[in-house]
Amino acid sequence: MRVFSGIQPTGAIHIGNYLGAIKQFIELQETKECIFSIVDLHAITIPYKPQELQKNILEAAICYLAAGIDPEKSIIFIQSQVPEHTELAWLLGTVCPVGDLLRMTQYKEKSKQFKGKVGAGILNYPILMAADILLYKAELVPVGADQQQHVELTRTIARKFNKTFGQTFHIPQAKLPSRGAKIMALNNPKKKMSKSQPTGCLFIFDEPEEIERKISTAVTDSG
Ligand code: ATP
Ligand code: LTN
Repeated sequence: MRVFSGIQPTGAIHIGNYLGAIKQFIELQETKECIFSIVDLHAITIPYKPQELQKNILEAAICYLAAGIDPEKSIIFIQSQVPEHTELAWLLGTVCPVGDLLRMTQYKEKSKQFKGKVGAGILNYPILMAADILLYKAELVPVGADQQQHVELTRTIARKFNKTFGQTFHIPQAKLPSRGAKIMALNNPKKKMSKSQPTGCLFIFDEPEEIERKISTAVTDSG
């Protein structure tokens, strides 16, 4: 069984990324054929500094390795170095209705967050993600809860393509962890922890004292 997943090099990796995604990667690589990508083309759909992006790509690779992804067992690569991702995204874009893209929660949230700086890339984002997955005929996609909707759309796109042009793609399935699929921000329990909002994040490379300080100032569960 083939597994594909990706992490955006948008900043340091936090405990949500670890529990939602990376921990699953480490377990799956023991028994499955795993491909993990540093999805830099997704990262540039929100405002970014080119020099920082290069640094973040290397940091994401360091995090993958440090967390236990073994390059002897898994393939790790940078998305933009494989041009077929964007080529397939173009083809898939011809079968994906705009209405489906406008309905995506991540699109709605990011376009609110980056109001005035929203390019078409943030709308088309799930099409590129579908291309990432379908290109490798991956069957399993380990992700956090926030990405489940995108995997659902990938399935819809694949089914439509197969129906229109004949059997081409495998229909993939999202895999969420039983616990930790949606870790909330430390400063806002209604929002998920997110790299692009670093104040609410517990980073995996934070020093123990920093982690202690952040947890002690986190919003307490009212229940
Ligand atoms: P950004 O803020 O730039 O969107 P992010 O923190 O959401 O970044 P991604 O690179 O988009 O991180 O996500 C990598 C993986 O981590 C995905 O599988 C995603 O579902 C998972 N993930 C992200 N945030 C959380 C969270 N708060 N809890 C659980 N899983 C998460
Ligand atoms: N959109 C994902 C990152 C991502 C991904 C993928 C995850 C891009 N391509 C393919 C799984 C499979 C996110 O975490 N924001």
